Amino acid sequence: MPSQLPALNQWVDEVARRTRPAHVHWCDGSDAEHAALVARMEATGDLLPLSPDTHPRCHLHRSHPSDVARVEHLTYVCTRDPRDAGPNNHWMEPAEAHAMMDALFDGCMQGRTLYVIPYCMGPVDSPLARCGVEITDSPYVVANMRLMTRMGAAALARIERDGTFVRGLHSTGELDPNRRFIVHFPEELAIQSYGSCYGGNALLGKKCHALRIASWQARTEGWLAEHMLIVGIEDPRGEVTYVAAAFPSACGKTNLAMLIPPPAFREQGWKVWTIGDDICWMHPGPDGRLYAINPEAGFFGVAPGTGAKTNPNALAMLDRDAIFTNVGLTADNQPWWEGLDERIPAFDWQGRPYDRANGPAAHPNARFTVSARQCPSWSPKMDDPNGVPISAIVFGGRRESLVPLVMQARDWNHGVLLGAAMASETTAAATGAVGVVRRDPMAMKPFCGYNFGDYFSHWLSFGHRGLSLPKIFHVNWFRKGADGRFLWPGFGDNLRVLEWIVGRCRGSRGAVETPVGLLPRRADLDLSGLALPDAALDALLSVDPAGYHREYAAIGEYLDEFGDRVPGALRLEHRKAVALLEQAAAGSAPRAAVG
Ligand code: SAT
Ligand code: MN
Repeated sequence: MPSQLPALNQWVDEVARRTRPAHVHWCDGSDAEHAALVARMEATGDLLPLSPDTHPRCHLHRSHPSDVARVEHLTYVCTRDPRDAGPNNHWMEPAEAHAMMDALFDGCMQGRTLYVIPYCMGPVDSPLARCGVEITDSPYVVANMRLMTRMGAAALARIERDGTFVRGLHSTGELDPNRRFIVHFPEELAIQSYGSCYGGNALLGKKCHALRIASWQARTEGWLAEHMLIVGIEDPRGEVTYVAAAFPSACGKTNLAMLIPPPAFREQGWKVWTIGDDICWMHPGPDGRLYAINPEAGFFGVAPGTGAKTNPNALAMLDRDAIFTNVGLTADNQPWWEGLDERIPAFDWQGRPYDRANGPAAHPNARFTVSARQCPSWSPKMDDPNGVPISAIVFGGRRESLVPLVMQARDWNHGVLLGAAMASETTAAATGAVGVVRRDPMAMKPFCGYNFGDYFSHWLSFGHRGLSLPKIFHVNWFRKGADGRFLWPGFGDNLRVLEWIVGRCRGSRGAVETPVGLLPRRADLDLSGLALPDAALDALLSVDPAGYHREYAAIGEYLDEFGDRVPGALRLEHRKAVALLEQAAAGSAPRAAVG
């Protein structure tokens, strides 16, 4: 028997009986296994080798053109009681979903190899880590899972010790959008995905397990599974402050996670360490602080826009052992995307000779997959089984108007309201319209595996457990002026905002109270070396009470969708926020300096 765990062997047998593969292969994660897999994919054209001179052991994968992003409209959470999935999820009755998926999986792996991928989300020796097994018929998925997770023999040994694992079943199917479903059964700790090989739909350790299923597990076990990057910010004295930050997909999490400070800060000794760029699991530690691990081992980042100015660390990690999906290609076989440099590519992401008339060379959601260890700002703390203590939690959306550059929540409950009130303009990371503002609480709209009302209660519950909780902030890098241009330079200069956040955590930076939270005054931010017009800074650091009053009315209506599942304490916070805005509109709001 391939594993020491009868339940696992039995499940693999059951799946093989249904899907009828030509072969079954248990992945051990070895180099030899990887080499054989890559050779096979090169032979079938699944992977195209890139220039060995500039990009050794790198490959290009071209997806089916209809399979380039997450499909939220085809993603389901199947709980016995629909109210447990909540209005934030598409729901299907579990028995009906099983019947539908069983029919799709029937015989679907004929002539293919069934791969069994044991994986561990988090350091294999970490009590905070959790394991899963993904069965797939896609070698591309295996190669990506090898970069994104700790998979193979060590993960299997842990699964055998734990005796429990999340069951993920994936098949390429026909890549037909009409026969494509991503289905979760949180009560069974199971995921089934059919008809897509795109990252978030097919690498089941990522959004399906580490967010949708893990958020459910976290709620029952008393921790948090969040759509957040994790960074360590080292000050000139060598002290490192850890920050977790939630942004929707394709809003700059990878860039922020690998930030290189502006020159003046760098000279003083500031440095940013990367722990994670997408997912954060936080558990209360013995000292009452929240300790975070990055459950992943690699980065699945958006390629377009990644350049020498926006993310030099990413470029430095992408010149070897990486998989590029749906990027363009230069005449000398190098990967290329918009925002990389001024060269003109020879082929677009569909392999057609490049023609500007066909649109961008790289798909706007083209991705790279790479091991985190290749990142120059990689922190060895990424492998620390105890995780890192989080001092600040940051929420942020993509908002061209209204929302200031940065604000701090008055306390934990107010911070939960700021998170619940998040909204962001949609991006190419999911199919559907781009640029439409939608509510996206804690950047978890597509990823929370249960009712948002219960999720808000879970967040609030941390406030009465006697913990030393992180301070909560909200940022917006995407504010635009009347001319449609961004007001804030972003990227490395975002450290100026992080430095204020770190200062607030340590009690060394001032702020002013406003109806929506604590904002820095101009003098509270270190803007040295930054040429920013006064008018831009004024706009970035001001609050529009009338506009915010309308925003909070919309937030109230949004909360109403969750009916009696919305916790009273959140309603209370919302009423407080509205009252403060009304006082401000009447000219009687406090604007007291608090430090
Ligand atoms: O598609 S993924 O979920 O893997 C990436 C993202 O959308 O954040
Ligand atoms: Mn993400």
